Amino acid sequence: MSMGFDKETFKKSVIYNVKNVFRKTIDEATPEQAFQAVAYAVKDVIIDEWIATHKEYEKQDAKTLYYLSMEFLMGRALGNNIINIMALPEVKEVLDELGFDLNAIEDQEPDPALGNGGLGRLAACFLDSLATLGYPAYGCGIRYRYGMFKQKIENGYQMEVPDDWLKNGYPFEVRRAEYATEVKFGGYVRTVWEDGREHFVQEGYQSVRAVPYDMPIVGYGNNVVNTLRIWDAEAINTFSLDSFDKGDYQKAVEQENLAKTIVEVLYPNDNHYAGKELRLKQQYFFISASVQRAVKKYMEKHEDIHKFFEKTVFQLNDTHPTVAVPELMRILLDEFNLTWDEAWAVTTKTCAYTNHTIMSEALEKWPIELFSRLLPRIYQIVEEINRRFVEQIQQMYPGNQDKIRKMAIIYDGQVRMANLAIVGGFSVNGVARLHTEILKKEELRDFYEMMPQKFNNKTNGITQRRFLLHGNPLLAEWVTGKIGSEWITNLPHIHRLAVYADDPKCQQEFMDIKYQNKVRLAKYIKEHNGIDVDPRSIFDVQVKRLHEYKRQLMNILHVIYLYNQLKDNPNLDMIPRTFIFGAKAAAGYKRAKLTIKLINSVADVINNDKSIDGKIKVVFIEDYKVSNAEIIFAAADVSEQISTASKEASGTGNMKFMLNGALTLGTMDGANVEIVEEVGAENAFIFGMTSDEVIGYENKGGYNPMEIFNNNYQIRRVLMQLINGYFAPQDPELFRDIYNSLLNTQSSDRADTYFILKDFPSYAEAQQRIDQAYRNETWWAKAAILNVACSGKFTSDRTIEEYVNDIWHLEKVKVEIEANQ
Ligand code: 73E
Repeated sequence: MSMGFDKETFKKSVIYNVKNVFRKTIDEATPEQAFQAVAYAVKDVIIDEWIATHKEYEKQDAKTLYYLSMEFLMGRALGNNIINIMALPEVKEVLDELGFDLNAIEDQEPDPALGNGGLGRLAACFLDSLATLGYPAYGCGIRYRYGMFKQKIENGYQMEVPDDWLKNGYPFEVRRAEYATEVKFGGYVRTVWEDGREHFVQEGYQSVRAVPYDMPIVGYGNNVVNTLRIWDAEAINTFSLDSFDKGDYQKAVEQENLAKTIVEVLYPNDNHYAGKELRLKQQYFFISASVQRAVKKYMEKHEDIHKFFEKTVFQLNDTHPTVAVPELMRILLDEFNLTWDEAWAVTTKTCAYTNHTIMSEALEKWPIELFSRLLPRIYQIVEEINRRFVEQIQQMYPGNQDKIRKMAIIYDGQVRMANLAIVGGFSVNGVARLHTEILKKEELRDFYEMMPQKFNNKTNGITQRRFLLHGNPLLAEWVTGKIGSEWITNLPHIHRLAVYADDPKCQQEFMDIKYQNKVRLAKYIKEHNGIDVDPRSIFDVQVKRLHEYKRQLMNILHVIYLYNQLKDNPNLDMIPRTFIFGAKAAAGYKRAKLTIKLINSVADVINNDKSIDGKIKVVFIEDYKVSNAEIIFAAADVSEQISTASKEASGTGNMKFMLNGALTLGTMDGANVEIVEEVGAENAFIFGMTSDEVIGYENKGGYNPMEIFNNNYQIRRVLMQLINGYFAPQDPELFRDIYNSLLNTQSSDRADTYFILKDFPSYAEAQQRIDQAYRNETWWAKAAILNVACSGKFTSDRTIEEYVNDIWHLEKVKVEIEANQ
């Protein structure tokens, strides 16, 4: 139990909060009010450790990591925090005594969804691991007024509903007005001579006040509480309406609007760059505030800014925070008067960059016009960084224009953020072994040749505290019963389960737990979708953002193909299957939204077809998010990880399924490669082209899907059903675009860009193997247990230790708390 936790104090605190905040007695409190009261009581326990942690960091003058990210997909905090202060049994008892159920109270919390998908969730897992391992770290991001939209499905179509997550107030955040700071946009730069050198002054700008809100990140059972600092924007000057100066008035209104719009909403694009001006404003806003604050904090304890990098490291979560490079340069040059070389030495020893994708549509390139208008001083600095870097290229590769064309930071009227991030930092890492190899060999080949020492791999990981201990309590307890609780902070220890994989009793216990988790999910589906699913069927799950490269389309086409077989032969011998989908599509991504409609239309036809005797069910889970993900992973038998090889940098859902004992049906892509390496190919279902084959075809300009269409009747039949009204009798043309995307070259893309038809036969064959394998319950249980047992590598604790050893060089800090203070 947590040292700072006392049951009676906690109980009083809950009752007091209900009274003080809501003017109610505890028996009158609504579930939402009870949630708030409990959350404040938990926060009260956390606060002491939070203060103690930061005192300890100060005392030890510890080097600090700033994890800079546009996204933190935190998910609910209450349950996680209770677990991490190690007070779960006591809190349950107290709530029981007060007549509340913890699960029901947890369900009242909105998911803070300040992220899109894997990239944002990775940041959240990293914060959990950093705190649990005791490393001094801040997450720095944006306090979006509206996070990831809520998804409603109406008539099979996705509708986006604003996510007003702050409407009742969020109990875990603390406003820190004392750390507010000014961020400037636009205007122009005036050069003045002073003390024999040039000085640069930004004038005629607009500005906003950045105000931080802190959220506690509770380490597991170690008294460490780190901070997620998210910045809100406020208008800088309250102006008087009777102002006679029209110019001032105009400007004041504009600044007020700027403050309002800047943090209004998270851009809902995953793996896609839209090039919007407001997005660049968001980036500079949170980066300038975070970097200014990091510098101020450093100067409170140190004299010499030249040694800033000894106490500070900035990790850039993709290119979105890359303006940190020129912003740090600006502060060092303009505010500390360092020379260029001095400032550059500090900056390039402070910044490190993680690449998360090779999808070309995700590459950030800002038009010079926009960039220089919005950030005039920053642009000057980027120009100088570029000038010097191009000089360096010319020295290394005399006369080689091609190298400049490929590597220059400013080229063709655009500022290329990846190039800036690579040049401005000391480390470039990919997020799985295959991904890093592709970066070195293909996408970033020239940079790798020029500066190989910067490149390194950090295979992603996930936190077992949320995705097993919290999300799957039955399995967590079973594991602990077998091998003890060490796995909670040392996941490789879970390999000790392997000896039970062959034990029939353990297999039975394991399958019973899986069954109960399937019942829990079936109940969720019944409540939220009104569909009955049979927990004895195979739960075959694909949950992730909707994107063509992730190939949800291949999955649903295969469902149609199976359905056709069943229609032809109603006695077809197959294990009943429930195909479960969950996915949000970016609001402007037409084809992705149409794919959601297709999945729902297919579901409608199949689920209502009595003739197939419930052998196939198709479920689209509305509003896939962290809180229901925990329930879904726990209940899965089959984990669909079917991206076109080379396209999914890592994937992290694949790891969450594995940890919960689902078998992977996947391509040799991203971290799937390493998953298969750990668990053995015989305990997974691997299919499809390799990344080398895919890249080979791409270099040849693709392949001809018409050959497959002409020669494979079953595939042709499925494709024809897309355009003959089979799933859309009211509008037979509805799915024409999807049909065209697979067969037609008239659009600007290659036909079947993601090799869906090419991989289809091999995918169908792998699905067939699953059907066969599931019949042997002993085999399946063994393979599932082995998946859990071999998941040790994929803890984010391991990933963080690797970042610390190779990039960040932080030291662990211990925090002692006296009992009942
Ligand atoms: O493969 C995943 C990876 O596991 C990758 O697609 C995702 O990052 C995960 C964590 O490393 C990702 N998201 C984005 N790029 N890669 C992205 C790009 C632009 C906007 C938002 C997200």
